[in-house]
Amino acid sequence: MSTVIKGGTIVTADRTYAADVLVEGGVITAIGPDLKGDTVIDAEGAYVMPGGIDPHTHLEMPFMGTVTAETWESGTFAAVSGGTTLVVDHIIPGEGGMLPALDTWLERATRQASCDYSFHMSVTGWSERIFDDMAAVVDRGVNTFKHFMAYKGALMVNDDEMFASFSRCRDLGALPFVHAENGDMVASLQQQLLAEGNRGPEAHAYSRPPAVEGEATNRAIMIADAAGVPVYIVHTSSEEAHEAIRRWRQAGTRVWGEPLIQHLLLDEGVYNDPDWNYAAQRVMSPPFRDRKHQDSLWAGLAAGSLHVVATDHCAFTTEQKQAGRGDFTRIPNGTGGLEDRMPLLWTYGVETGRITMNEFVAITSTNIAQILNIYPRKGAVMVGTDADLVVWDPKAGKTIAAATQKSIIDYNVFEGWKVTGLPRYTLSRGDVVWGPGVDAPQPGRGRHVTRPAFPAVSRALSTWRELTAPRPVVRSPEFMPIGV
Ligand code: DUC
Ligand code: ZN
Ligand code: ZN
Ligand code: ZN
Repeated sequence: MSTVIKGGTIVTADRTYAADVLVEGGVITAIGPDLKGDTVIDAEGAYVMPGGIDPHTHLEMPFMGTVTAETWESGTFAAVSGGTTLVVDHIIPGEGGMLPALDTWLERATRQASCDYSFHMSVTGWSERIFDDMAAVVDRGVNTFKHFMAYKGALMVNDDEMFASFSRCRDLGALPFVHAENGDMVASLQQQLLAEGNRGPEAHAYSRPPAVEGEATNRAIMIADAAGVPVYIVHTSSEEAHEAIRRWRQAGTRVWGEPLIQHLLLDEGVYNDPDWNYAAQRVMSPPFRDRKHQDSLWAGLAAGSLHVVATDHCAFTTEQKQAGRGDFTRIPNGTGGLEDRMPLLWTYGVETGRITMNEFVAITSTNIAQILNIYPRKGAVMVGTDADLVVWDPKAGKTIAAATQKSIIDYNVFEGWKVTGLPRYTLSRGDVVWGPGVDAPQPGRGRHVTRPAFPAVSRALSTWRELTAPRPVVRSPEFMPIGV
């Protein structure tokens, strides 16, 4: 069985050209004119692009006293209906540690996913067990470790823990990811606001001002540089954070920044809405910000100082948000965007001229595939690579509405937004997972994409220092917590 995608224009991160694409056994086997196959997919008037990669999701994840409502089944179906063919989800280890958590996440994804999936592992403290488990996790195909500088008393890591973990990442050929907000400052501001009687969702934004993010971003980059490892900053939302990334990149430091589609488009004004539910539905961290910050993020994507647009899809129902009635610090943090990221970025980025089509492919797919060490298997349209493709109809449009979304939550933070540019077909390893006549999830067809450790020769950043002064092999944790 072969499939040919016919009559389209291929758009990759670096080229735009007319050609057919032949797919056999889930892999692209030919690209060129007049190809023939058993099944024909019509791409006339459409663009054929690498399927989107959303490197930042939280599906069925225990968090803030509840569990995110989006399941692997609904979440991956939402993904493919919006042109995304790979989700990289965050694992948070429970009491049992990293390896049982990886098994739990794998089991859920294997059973339910319509598209391929991959994982980041969270480091939420420091111990000998974590030191050992990190190596086992890398052996199982997870080459990224997430660190939360916020959520004090829960997920937060301190500087000593972060430095130890970053150093471990360096030695394992793994890449640290960082949620960069100063958790001590957030906790202080929260207490201050509550004491002053500010208990509503609007106080959420006041408790996490841009300085909180700028300071932590700068600190994370400097700690990574001291440890000799590159670093990836998730949900970059402010000019202050972008400024830190920009400045360190200019100094030759290898750091990547990831704005979310929400932060590019949604304004902090939503937190002042008189409807408590409406405001609480939009509570996430970092909070939405004003136009100045949005413009900075768009500029960074165009200029190359920011690299990936993700969603941090962390979807709670309105009922779950109610936990924070009377105390904004208890509103579960998170918003959705998995199925709307690509249509929104196309409409408000490409159609407005803020980014080019090729940049669109780079920031929705190719850049992160390279950063995660899975390129060109993912993120490319190339002979020999996985046929994770989207046939993109630039003329198709819709109005975003909770009533018609694939996500199972009861609202959409982009309700009423109009988009032009939608997938006509989405293919996962050559199978149509979204398109005419394919309007249901295909649980169980997604596969785990393992990601190898980064080879020493491409471990960027302070490598030159290591070459002149080789480090001893570290056999024990470099830092052990004193007390608890
Ligand atoms: N921010 C959120 O809004 N949700 C999950 C975790 C995070 O950092
Ligand atoms: Zn985060
Ligand atoms: Zn997140
Ligand atoms: Zn989140």
